[in-house]
Amino acid sequence: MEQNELKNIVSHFAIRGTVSEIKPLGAGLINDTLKVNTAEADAPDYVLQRVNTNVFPDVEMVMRNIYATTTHIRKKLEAAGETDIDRKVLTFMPSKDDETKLYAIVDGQYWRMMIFIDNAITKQAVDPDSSRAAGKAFGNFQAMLADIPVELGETIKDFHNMEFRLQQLREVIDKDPVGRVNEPEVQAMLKEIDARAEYMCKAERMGREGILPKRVCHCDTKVNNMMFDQQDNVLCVIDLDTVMPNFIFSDYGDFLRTGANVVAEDCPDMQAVQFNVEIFKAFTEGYLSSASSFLTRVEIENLPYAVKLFPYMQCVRFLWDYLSGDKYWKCQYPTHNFVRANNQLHLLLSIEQHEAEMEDFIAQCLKK
Ligand code: GN1
Ligand code: MG
Repeated sequence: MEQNELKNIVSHFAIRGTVSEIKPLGAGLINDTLKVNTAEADAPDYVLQRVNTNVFPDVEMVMRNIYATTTHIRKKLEAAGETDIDRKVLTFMPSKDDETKLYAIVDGQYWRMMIFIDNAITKQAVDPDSSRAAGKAFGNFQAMLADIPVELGETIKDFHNMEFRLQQLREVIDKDPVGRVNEPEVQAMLKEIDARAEYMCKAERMGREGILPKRVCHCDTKVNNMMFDQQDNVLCVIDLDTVMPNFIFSDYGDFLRTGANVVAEDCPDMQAVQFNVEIFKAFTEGYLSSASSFLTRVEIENLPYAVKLFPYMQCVRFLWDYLSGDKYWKCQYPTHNFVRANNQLHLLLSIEQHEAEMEDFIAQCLKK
């Protein structure tokens, strides 16, 4: 898009400063993200984002959730006497057209703006120390939101519901819209998926039995959705579109899916995909240090299950998109989604090798 079109979009928001330049930012696979620089030294820079309404059809609900979440966290940080709060929670800008709204509709597209957090780093990979810090931060995030006074909406229905994700896969297999179902590699993958399907739906069953609660979760705790400062301290959690009630496995499992994989989720060298159990241990210690006050024994005992669930679910989701004709995730080449799915399957196979070690570790944690 041209600078003046982008500047026109920005002009719909109540921000401080004069826009000097707008340029692409980050590598999100869903929304389009830009950095808005301002000319004045005392005005913040901003992030401008176009919300993908195919993925998030109810932007009003997304922004209501985000408003509730960020204002609640801000209050908690203030009460705890924290400083530098604008860097520890995202601040969304109101629209000039209607100041009660944190988004603007321009030519039918939904846009939003937030303050850019200066001097911060996002990571694609973590070491044990930063994953311990990340675990603590995600535990804190859940703890801070445990008493949020409003009920959050489900911004993507059945987002991490394994039964639903398998159902979606079965539907696309029946239709086979792009003729990929009978590829031998796809068939081999489907066998691995089927063999684990019942086990992986355990969370939904426990939910129905009433032994597993839903709590407010982030639901997209990929490594790169967390900001660190230059000294490696966690500043805040970003990408809040999927904040909604879910099983806590979502946040715990999705971080390890990305953080404990020694390669990127789309690395095509399947032999290189390995689960780093040291990252698992450090992250778990950090998470339990801030979350054990509200977690139940059932939740803690099932953490090793959560570690397996998320690569499995992501394998199913990437395969579903591959078989659907690549409509959900941006792809760089025709088999990109299949490679991603295969990578996640190999991660799961590697995790399964560490099953006993993970169970032992959790049992030790429970004794403490
Ligand atoms: C998407 O938005 P982003 O890139 O952080 C997806 C996650 C997947 C991830 C896989 C709303 O996350 O669920 O785990 O891609 N988000 C949505 O890379 O579907
Ligand atoms: Mg992201």
